[in-house]
Amino acid sequence: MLSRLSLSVARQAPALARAYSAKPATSGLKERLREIIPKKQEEVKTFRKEYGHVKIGEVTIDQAYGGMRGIKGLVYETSLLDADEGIRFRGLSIPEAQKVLPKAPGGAEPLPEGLFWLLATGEVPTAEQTKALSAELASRASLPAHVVNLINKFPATLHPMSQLAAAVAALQSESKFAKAYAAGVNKAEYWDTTYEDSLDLIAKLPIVAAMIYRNLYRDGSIGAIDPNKDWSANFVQLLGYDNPQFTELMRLYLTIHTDHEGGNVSAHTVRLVGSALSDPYLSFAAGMCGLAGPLHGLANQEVLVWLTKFQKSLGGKEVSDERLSEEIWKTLKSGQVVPGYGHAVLRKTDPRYTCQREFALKHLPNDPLFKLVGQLYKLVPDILLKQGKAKNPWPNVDAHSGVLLTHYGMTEMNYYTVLFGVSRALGVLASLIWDRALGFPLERPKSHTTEDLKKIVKKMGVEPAKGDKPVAADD
Ligand code: AMX
Repeated sequence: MLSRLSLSVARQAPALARAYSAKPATSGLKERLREIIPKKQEEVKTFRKEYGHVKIGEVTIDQAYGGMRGIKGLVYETSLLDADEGIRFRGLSIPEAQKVLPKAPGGAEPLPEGLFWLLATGEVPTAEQTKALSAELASRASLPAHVVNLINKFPATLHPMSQLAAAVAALQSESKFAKAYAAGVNKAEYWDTTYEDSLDLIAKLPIVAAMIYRNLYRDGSIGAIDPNKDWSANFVQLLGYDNPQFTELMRLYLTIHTDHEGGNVSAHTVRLVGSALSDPYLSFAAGMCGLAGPLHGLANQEVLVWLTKFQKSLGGKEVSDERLSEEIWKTLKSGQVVPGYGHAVLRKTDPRYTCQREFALKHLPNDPLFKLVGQLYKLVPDILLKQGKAKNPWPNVDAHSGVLLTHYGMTEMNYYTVLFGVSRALGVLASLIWDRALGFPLERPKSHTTEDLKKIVKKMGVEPAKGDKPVAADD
């Protein structure tokens, strides 16, 4: 079966390459960055000179053991997360971004490539700039034949996220950064080829992701990029969907999953690996391996697995609050987490959850699975509070996304994290361009052994805390 499918796409490889090999269109984004970067470099240089000595926090032993929660040790320019309010993209909340970012003609949701422009420059692009960026991405979308062949050879048993990470790592053959570095480029110019690789990679991701989808769940055939369509519309078309409402959902989905400041596993991995001057392909592939973890991006798959298993056991009937509460407790008592709830930083409902809920209320208010998700929203926070462990009992982005995808016929839940990954590229790569522009060095925090920490405590003469519970890290 797979070999037939593989053949069907492999035959298209030359066509894929031909269709997109025209001279890349230019959007003006790089030129704008070339104007902005020297000013920001100067601003950071002066700021560090004047205030570099100022302490912005201290680290407790609990924080060192506890996943470094709350430690202030990163600078990340593209977005900032507030524990109560949620994410702001270059200062804009999700509702604000939804309002001001350019839309497709007749559309109501923002175009994610417009958000990329905002993340990269700090400026809301015009409709023309966004359209030009859509065209620039379309012109950079071609895949080398060896990557097409590689994707087609993946066994159907290989998880889509592993396929994505492996395909992106293989795209490294195209890296302009790696070539420039090998040729001895001046470090002041690193950001230029990081930009080139980032744009190329963002352009190619919809085809890579759609090939994985079509190979695993459809007949392996794939359409062609339309240079007149936006990034999301092209992706939806490559996936094989033609419902305009689904395209709108994807525009929203690919916008809200882009960026969540710098400390989350995927963003931080891209930063860390990139700090070794690994090129953007390798850095992003590493980030995708992190996103594939169930406590991070894979939670969107876990939520749907959990929900549909439960819904099936009900035989499609509605469930009482009592029965649903029992199920939630059962999950907790068996030592598992309720997927889609809790967060390492957020302490309120994730606005990425809220905007998806609003989309559902507008477009699919009577969907049975959506009703179940709404019922969970009513019950889970109180139960988590009663259990008394989770610092944040509220839903995160992943509690909602799968329900929307299922409604439009994308029921292959193992695939959901790939969509998250395609979107995340916009945030982490915009940030990586800035890492190179600002000359961020190799990341290398100091680690300690327990023995060493005991020596430090002894030397400081600190008395042990009274009571059974260690003091929690403040995040
Ligand atoms: N269900 C059950 N228990 C939970 C929980 C949940 N949803 N969220 C947190 N807890 C538990 C933790 O497992 C931990 O238990 P322990 O003391 O036995 O180890 C305790 O509560 C304290 O954890 P915390 O400080 O509140 O959370 P954290 O910062 O350590 O972890 C997160 C954050 C997201 C990993 C956690 O809330 C979780 O596992 N949630 C479910 C998985 C999920 O939805 N992940 C997606 C997050 C968003 C994303 O990255 N895409």
